[in-house]
Amino acid sequence: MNKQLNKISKFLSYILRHQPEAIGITLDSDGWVNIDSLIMQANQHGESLTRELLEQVVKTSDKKRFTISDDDLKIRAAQGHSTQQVKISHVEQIPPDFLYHGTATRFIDSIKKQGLVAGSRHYVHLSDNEKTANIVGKRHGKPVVLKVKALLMHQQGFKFYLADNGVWLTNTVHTNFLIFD
Ligand code: HQG
Repeated sequence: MNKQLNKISKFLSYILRHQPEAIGITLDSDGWVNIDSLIMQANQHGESLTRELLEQVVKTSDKKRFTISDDDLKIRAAQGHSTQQVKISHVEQIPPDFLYHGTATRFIDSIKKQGLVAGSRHYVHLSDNEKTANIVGKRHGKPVVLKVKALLMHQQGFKFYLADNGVWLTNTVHTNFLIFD
């Protein structure tokens, strides 16, 4: 992804996950916004955005961060929200035996005490493979990948959801379901 698209991707993440009000748009409770309104408001707030650029960002996003609706009229972020405007009704799914969470060494002491918490986002984010978790962890410092006993959690009543882009979501992970080695 080139520099211009990367900048737009960051802008869209910020607006569609965290601060839609920054450009005067409202997301519906499933996170969708009309693409024409988004483009109009973005341009009014100094961001040069066109439908073509937006489509390129969606297509080339390494993590498939954004989803365009089947009728091509709307866009949303697949996961990662902190805005209270959104409460996506994800479908519950049965997870595989293990999922992975990438974090940084500096958080480990706290995670050992509290388990994984969602922080400002709506969910704890998990991957189905260690490689992706490692990349996520690197965003925060020296990466560590924690293994999560996901199926056992599910069997004990904890809910799991799968976002449009394959990221797994759950509310919290207690320490007894974490493997630290
Ligand atoms: C850590 C990215 C201390 C947690 C990724 C993480 C993901 C704790 C940080 C998505 C803790 C939160 C989300 C505890 C959790 N004590 N630290 N008890 N429990 N943490 O960015 O999972 O590239 O909100 O380990 O791909 O890193 O933006 O969450 O290090 O899917 O599209 O608190 O964002 O996607 O950090 O990343 P974040 P995340 P994008």
